[in-house]
Amino acid sequence: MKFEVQHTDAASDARAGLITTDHGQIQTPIFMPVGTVGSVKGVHFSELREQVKAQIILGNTYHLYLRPGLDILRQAGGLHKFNTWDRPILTDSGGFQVFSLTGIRKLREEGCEFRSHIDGSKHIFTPENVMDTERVIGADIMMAFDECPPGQSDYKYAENSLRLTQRWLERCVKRFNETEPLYGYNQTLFPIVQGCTYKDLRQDAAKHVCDVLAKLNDGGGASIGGLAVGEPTEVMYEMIEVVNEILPKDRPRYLMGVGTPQNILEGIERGVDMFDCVMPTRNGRNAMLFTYEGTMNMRNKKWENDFSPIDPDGCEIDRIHSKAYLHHLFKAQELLAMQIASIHNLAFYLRLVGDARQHIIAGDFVQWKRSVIDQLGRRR
Ligand code: PRF
Repeated sequence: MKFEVQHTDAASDARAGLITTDHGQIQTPIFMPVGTVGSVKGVHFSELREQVKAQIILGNTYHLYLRPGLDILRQAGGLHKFNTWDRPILTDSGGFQVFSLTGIRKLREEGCEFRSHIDGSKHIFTPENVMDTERVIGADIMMAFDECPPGQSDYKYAENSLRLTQRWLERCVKRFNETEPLYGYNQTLFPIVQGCTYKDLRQDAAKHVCDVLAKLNDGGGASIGGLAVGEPTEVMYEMIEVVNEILPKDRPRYLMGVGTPQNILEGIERGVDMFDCVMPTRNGRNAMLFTYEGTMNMRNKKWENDFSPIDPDGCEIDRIHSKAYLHHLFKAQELLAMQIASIHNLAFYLRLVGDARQHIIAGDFVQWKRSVIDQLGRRR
């Protein structure tokens, strides 16, 4: 993987860059649709390419390891071959997914024992077997195995958790450097910065990640984890600033699991290059659309006879179909309603980061952000 910063904003920490992987290039800032089990819910790959214009998608190690399992993924020749998505893929390590299984997991130095949410069977994730699993999935960008502590963790818990994540990171790097990709293209590793909402822990974590990046075999970038887990938004922004002041400028920075369109613009302003979130697809399935003019609840009766396009400036599907038709589909509980809404929201998120990139390059990012941010949060 290669990363090149093409433009740095004079008035903020925003940057426009280019990531090059063996499955193609990614223009940053970028939003990555979430494809947990190897599919973006409700959106076919042809639509991801042509409507959404996704450049990279996410997969989850936890889900893919449980189903279809490593044997099938190996036989398929990796996830790209299995699902036919031939652009870049990033896999989350399971660190976050396993830790949301409260009650059915046990945390130890060795790793994390957990029970499958599918059949209750017992498994263990260790830094080593997670690296091996991500090799089998074959993502271009692999996440290190971390612990994402609860948002309201006290200092002692946060510190112990960070130390564990740091020891696990050393083990991940060792295993990553000792193993080879399985399918003939390169893979890169992204360490994750944790430390909850404690400034000194975040600084410590960011410095450690810098040291680790220096000894990685192939490129590498920095992820910021443990945010958007219940802390106030302003605290999240402050933590991004604390961490980005330390992280190397010549590596991509990925803010995990964030967020609303406003969160994304605030993140970009603070120097974040990559984002992912289930919000566009999950909220879409729930009839909520994101637009530059604010959010819309498509179940609302006010759309019943509004025959204007879903979004006149949106993707082709947005321009073909009317608000009234989409309202009708939601009322009738048609699957197509969820599909159209998911495509719209993802296309909107990709347009948002694409517009941000254009404004960074044009030199007026901060003014542009200021002019759109309040509208984005409105209810239409
Ligand atoms: N760690 C990992 N994945 C994540 C997170 C994390 O902290 C988050 C937190 N917002 C989302 N996804 N591995």
